[in-house]
Amino acid sequence: MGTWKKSGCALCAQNCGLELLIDNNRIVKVRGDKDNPRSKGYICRKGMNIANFQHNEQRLKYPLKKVAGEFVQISWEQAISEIAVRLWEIRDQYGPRSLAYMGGGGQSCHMEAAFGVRLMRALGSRYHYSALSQELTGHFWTQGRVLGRQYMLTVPDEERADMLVAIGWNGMESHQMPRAPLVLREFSKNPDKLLVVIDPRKSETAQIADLHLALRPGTDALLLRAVIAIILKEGWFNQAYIDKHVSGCKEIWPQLTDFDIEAALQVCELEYDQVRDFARLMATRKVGVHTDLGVLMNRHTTLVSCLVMVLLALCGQIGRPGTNLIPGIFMPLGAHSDERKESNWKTLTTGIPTIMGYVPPNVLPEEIMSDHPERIRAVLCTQSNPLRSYADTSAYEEAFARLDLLVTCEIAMTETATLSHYVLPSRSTYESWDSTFFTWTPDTYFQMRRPVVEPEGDPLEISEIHLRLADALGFIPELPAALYEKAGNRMEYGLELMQYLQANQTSAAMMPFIVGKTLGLALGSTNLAALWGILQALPRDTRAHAVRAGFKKGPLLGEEIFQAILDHPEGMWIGKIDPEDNFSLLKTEDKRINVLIPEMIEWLESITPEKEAAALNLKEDYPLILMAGRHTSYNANTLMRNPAWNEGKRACTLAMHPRDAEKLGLVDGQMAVVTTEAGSAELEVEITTAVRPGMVMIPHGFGLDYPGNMVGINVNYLTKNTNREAFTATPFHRYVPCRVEAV
Ligand SMILES: Nc1nc2c(c(=O)[nH]1)N[C@H]1C(S)=C(S)[C@@H](COP(=O)(O)OP(=O)(O)OC[C@H]3O[C@@H](n4cnc5c(=O)[nH]c(N)nc54)[C@H](O)[C@@H]3O)O[C@H]1N2
Ligand SMILES: Nc1nc2c(c(=O)[nH]1)N[C@H]1C(S)=C(S)[C@@H](COP(=O)(O)OP(=O)(O)OC[C@H]3O[C@@H](n4cnc5c(=O)[nH]c(N)nc54)[C@H](O)[C@@H]3O)O[C@H]1N2
Ligand code: SF4
Ligand SMILES: [Mo]
Repeated sequence: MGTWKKSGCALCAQNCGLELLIDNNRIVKVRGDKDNPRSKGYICRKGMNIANFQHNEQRLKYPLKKVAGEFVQISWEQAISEIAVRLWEIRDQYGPRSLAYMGGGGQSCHMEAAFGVRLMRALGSRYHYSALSQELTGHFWTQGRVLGRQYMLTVPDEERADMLVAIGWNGMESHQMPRAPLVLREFSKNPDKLLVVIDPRKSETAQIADLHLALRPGTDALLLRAVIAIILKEGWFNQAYIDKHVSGCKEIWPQLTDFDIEAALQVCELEYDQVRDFARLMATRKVGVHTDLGVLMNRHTTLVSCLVMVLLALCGQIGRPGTNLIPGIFMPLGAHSDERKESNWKTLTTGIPTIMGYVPPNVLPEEIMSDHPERIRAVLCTQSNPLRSYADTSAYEEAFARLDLLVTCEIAMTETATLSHYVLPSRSTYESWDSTFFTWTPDTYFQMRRPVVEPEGDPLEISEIHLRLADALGFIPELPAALYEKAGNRMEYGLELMQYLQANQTSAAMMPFIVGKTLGLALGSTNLAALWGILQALPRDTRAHAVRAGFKKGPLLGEEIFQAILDHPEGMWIGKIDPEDNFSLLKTEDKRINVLIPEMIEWLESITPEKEAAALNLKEDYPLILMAGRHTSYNANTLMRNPAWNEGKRACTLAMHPRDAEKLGLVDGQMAVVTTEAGSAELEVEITTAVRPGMVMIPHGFGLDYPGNMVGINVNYLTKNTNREAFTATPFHRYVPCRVEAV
């Protein structure tokens, strides 16, 4: 019984192709979609359990307003008009900087971002807080300096590489690359390939590595400096490549060579010979490198990203087949934002620049609690659960209670929604047309997921909610009747739209809204209309990649891709890069890889063995390092609300090495209390050699408040928002000093 429908997984950035058996409007069975050209049938246990995401007791059906501490159901008209009035009042009284948009990304629904950003812009605010700016900011910034644009993240060309290096990445559990466990196992098993893992502990990925550099937590900057210094000392750098493709090498050379390698490696607790072997491989193999939260959410995050790029540039490991390629980009994940420009908005109280179009959630509580006259007073939160996702939940609770307006746009009554003035129900991934623009492969893959179940109640696509708000605020111009009339025929509609825009050039800024309001009506989806709009204005490189993927060059290219996307519910490659001509995608002025970053030179001054040894000295009352937020097979950020999928599993534990447990007199299964500068929490001890002595781990994504159940502990009660990098405010979730005691 039921019908199999093609879809995709909403639980991580791989968005694996799924086939869903729908019976009686419910997902009753799941299998990997073999027709999906990227995931090729691969699926993990989270995807298998997707029904627990879609169907849960907390799904929202109607707009809600908090009245005297209780939520009451209201109409969409009332919700939209009241929120519009409040936004306008707050803006008028306190200025546009008092407004912030939070979200817009997530793991499966990116179409709303174009609307949310423009809505805020129309109100005068550029504050966009995003999950991406609590993990990838330093990385984005580095790519901006080295490659020319912050959204140009290189990705390993794993198909052609003969060595894969995982730095702070546990792909066996977290993926972050299509079919990651299969790819990692292939590198591990194939005698012609090598898997290298840089991770303090025997992670699931380190367990299958050919070479595991088990460094002391938080010492990646020292290690990378040492590797670079070895390569320079031994003369292993690729001079021909540098001459042709790299600029700024000579200038940074002296700082990089003047370094005590042996002393540094002692601090890292690594053997010289092993690191030298690694350096040799970096210089001689075709190497793909993937860095992740182990370094991105750790000490010196931005500097580490810089050093990785320097290492790759010295060894010729960027832009050549089998190395790290600049991917094709359909829609950038954010906007290149140069913080050196006057126009760059910095957060008012904490002074953090906008990078990639985003400011970091880690500082939002301070921006709300500040006494600045233009402090943040209203937050529009979509697809995000800051109460569980971002550092320092206590700070968030206090700050959100102070807001004049908190609007949460959600599929479920989350911990954040509970605190809101208005809660707006949105359609889930499985009830709407939507997609993501992740660029985690060199070629461009795209799948427009379509509704596979009927929504209950009256939820809307998030874009549609933005659209109605923009309309109520008077931001969408009066549109000619012809745009509505011709919407049934996309050719005629396109011509009409072109004429309209020529005559009304200032309206171009509101393009998604205009297309959404007119074409969206005919297509039955604001998101689908927005996709069509994006395809009509593709940048040159993207068009060239589409032609390489087999689409016909010419004015109808966008329409052809749109139709193909509709015809391929399983997803498809819409762009192919030329790996032999990857350097042509560089956006630096001299079209070379630029490794001269003045800030990096300055930061390097503190990366000496002596200074780092002193900085790494733990205080007596916090002698252990907590890895606050391990990503395991039992969590999918905070996305799974029905806890049934983990029944019988030991999902949220405090993992600790037997040696530490023995010292503390703890046994497996016993309750312990973990204390950090932010607070304390009690949870069950799990003794395992998968964690390094001196380190303990708690997964992120728990502390789920589900009817009749509090599932696990919210690790962000243990993370202080000031434990962060000064430049980007990225939290050091992989380096939280703590102590553990028996209860
Ligand atoms: N199962 C599952 N998968 C997920 C998610 C999920 O919630 N659950 N979430 C998704 C998201 S949004 C993200 S961003 C990714 C995150 O994916 P990952 O970054 O792979 O996840 P982590 O578990 O943080 O693994 C990072 C690794 O860094 C190591 N590490 C800790 N400290 C250090 C250090 O000082 N130096 C180095 N070199 N390594 C260190 C840890 O031991 C760990 O093995 O996962 C995605 N995939
Ligand atoms: N301490 C600690 N904290 C962490 C981490 C860590 O390692 N340690 N990891 C961090 C990382 S890497 C990330 S990416 C963030 C993720 O942080 P978030 O982006 O906040 O988290 P998610 O759990 O992915 O999704 C948030 C909400 O989106 C809602 N949602 C899902 N689909 C839809 C939809 O279609 N429409 C609407 N309106 N809502 C939808 C879900 O119901 C969920 O409540 O968490 C971070 N938090
Ligand atoms: S959680 Fe990620 S890896 Fe697992 S099935 Fe979903 S998209 Fe694929
Ligand atoms: Mo993430």
